[in-house]
Amino acid sequence: MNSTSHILLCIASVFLLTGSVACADDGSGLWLKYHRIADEARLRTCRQSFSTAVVQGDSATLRIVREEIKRGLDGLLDANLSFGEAIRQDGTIIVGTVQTSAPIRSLGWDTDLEKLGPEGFLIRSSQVNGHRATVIAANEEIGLLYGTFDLLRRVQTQAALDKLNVTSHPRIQYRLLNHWDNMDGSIERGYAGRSLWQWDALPARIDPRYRDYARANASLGINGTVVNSVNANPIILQPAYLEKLRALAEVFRPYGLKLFLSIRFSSPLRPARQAGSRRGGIGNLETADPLDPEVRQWWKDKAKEIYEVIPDFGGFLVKANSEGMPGPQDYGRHHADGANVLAEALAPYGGIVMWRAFVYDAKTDPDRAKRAYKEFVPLDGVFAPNVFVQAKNGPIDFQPREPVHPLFGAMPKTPLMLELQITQEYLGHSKHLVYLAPMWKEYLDFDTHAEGPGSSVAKVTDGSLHDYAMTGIAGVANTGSDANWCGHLFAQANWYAFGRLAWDHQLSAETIADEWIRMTLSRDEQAGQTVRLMMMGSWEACISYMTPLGLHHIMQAGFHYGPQPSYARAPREDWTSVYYHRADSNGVGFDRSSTGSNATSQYFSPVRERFDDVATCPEKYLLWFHHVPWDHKMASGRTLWQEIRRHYDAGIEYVKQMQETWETLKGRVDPEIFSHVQTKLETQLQDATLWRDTCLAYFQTFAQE
Ligand code: GCW
Repeated sequence: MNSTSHILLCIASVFLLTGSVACADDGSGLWLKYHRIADEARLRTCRQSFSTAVVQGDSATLRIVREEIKRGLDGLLDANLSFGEAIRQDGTIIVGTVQTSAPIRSLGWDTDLEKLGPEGFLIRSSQVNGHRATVIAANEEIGLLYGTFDLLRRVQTQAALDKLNVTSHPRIQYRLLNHWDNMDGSIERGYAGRSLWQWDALPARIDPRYRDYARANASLGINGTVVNSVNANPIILQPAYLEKLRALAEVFRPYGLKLFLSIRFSSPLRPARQAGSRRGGIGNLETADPLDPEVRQWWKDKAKEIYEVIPDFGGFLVKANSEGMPGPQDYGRHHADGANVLAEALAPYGGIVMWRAFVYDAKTDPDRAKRAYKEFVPLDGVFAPNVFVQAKNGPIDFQPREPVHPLFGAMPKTPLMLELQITQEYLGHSKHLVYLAPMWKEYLDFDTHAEGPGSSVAKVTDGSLHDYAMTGIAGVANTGSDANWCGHLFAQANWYAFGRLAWDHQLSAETIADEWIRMTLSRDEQAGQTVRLMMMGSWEACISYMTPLGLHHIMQAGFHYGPQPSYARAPREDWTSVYYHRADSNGVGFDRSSTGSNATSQYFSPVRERFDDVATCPEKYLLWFHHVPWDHKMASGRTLWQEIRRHYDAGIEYVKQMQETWETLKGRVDPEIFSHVQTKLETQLQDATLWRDTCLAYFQTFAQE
């Protein structure tokens, strides 16, 4: 298309869409597009409510607050908002902390503010100096930025704006993205291009995207980022890299985004002689034994060096003795020995350690699902106070569906950080539309019964169950250099949902979807409902066409994308599909009940008994916990084999429905987004069909009806 006809098409589509969405949207604006409000009546009311703003004080964060208010309201209201020093008219937005803003002080909200902590905020419709105003108040400037984004979200999502009385503060303290970005610019399990971090160009060149990234995170309340992969390259701790990291941290800081690093446990060692070895370091020591005084000193010196460069550095994330990464067990020490030496080095500066529980040493137990629990539960109470144990939501590895990780509830003395995966490693990469909030809610709402009924994973994570001194949640990022950040436009919804749930895990998946749709796709009520329905069932559909009824890890080896149920290879059998599905002529599934590996014993009663008995085990986990005969009667009355087939068919059916539904949105969403999603859905349908055909053909060789 030549540029003139492109422009004409754009004008035509803007016209058709009554100004609610712009044309040729490449998705780069995420949920912060601030398109003009189409409804004229609402536009008028909004213009009256927000005609001017008073933001007292000056700092990098306050400048961002001003900028965001201006950018947001100028776009949404098609206006030219002005800023003033005093409240002179109705429709003023007042933003300030008690310390810096006299009008805020005059309101006498001190007791309400005290309860909010450093990041919370109040938004209230109020009379100030005899004028109608909307007030954003907080204890710290970062709270003002969060409050600003909250108010703008309300305008974007067409929420009620009169009589505002919002009190908001995060339920979880550390809300982090974990990037699995390598130093060469590739991303492990990344499906949206290359890494955002341009190590070669840093620190001299600051890519504008660093700022956009920080802004997007701040809009959700994400307050930390681990910028490099847990399969960490030790060079990240070299002085030259610390300078690059300083530059990144400086961009992130005013957005409340703290910088963290993944470290390699063997960093104190001299560099490995063998290329590609995971054992070397950047130091000159002969050992990385955490109990060696020289090693302890090495980490202390390194921490000091880091904090000189990045005074608000967050801390270390560590993958140790897992998948070939070095760790304390190399020296006959345990995980807490390893974590504590780092914790000791970081403690004087307020830094933390996030020690991952993603370990599965075959020597620990023949059942991979049991290994982390067995290694970590005996160490409860042995970790230093500034150590989190960071556990994935399930005991194996981010499968489309797993039962909850049995560690949750089982470590009352050790703050557990919940690790979710935003990037869709096992869920169709950035090719499938799979909205993950319903999955995350399933985990958060899961009742572990650790302290009797009502012991949800959410309560473990937010610290209220065990009174943890610190609380955290992490999401493995799905961002990359693609224009739309996440590869699939709908994958943005997963980044969005992670951030929103990290702030408030009580939000529903539906509410979050609604917000995201209105901010990203369309504010049209009916279009919104249609898209929400598509999204809400998409996770369950993906499970159905990939791994229904508790099947797991039957993806292509290594790549984890398409199906490969036949994959078998000795001796690393816990990498293979046949290890997990155990199909034979008697049936299918992994017997983890008391007659098998007894993984069910790692859960609290009555969850344990419920999972253990084939009659009470929820069907969604059936083949995770039981080896079940092909002719087993399911709740539906069908046999297991029939039910498996029905699931694969239903999964495909759902994708077809998504396609049909999406077609109805033609002309009602941006044309570029429309065709982008349309193409992705075609791939998804082909893939779902391949999944069914491959898996059924394979299982058919065993199944007997
Ligand atoms: O999910 C698996 C991935 C690995 C990853 C590992 C981990 C970063 O397949 O790519 O490594 O988990 O979580 O450490």
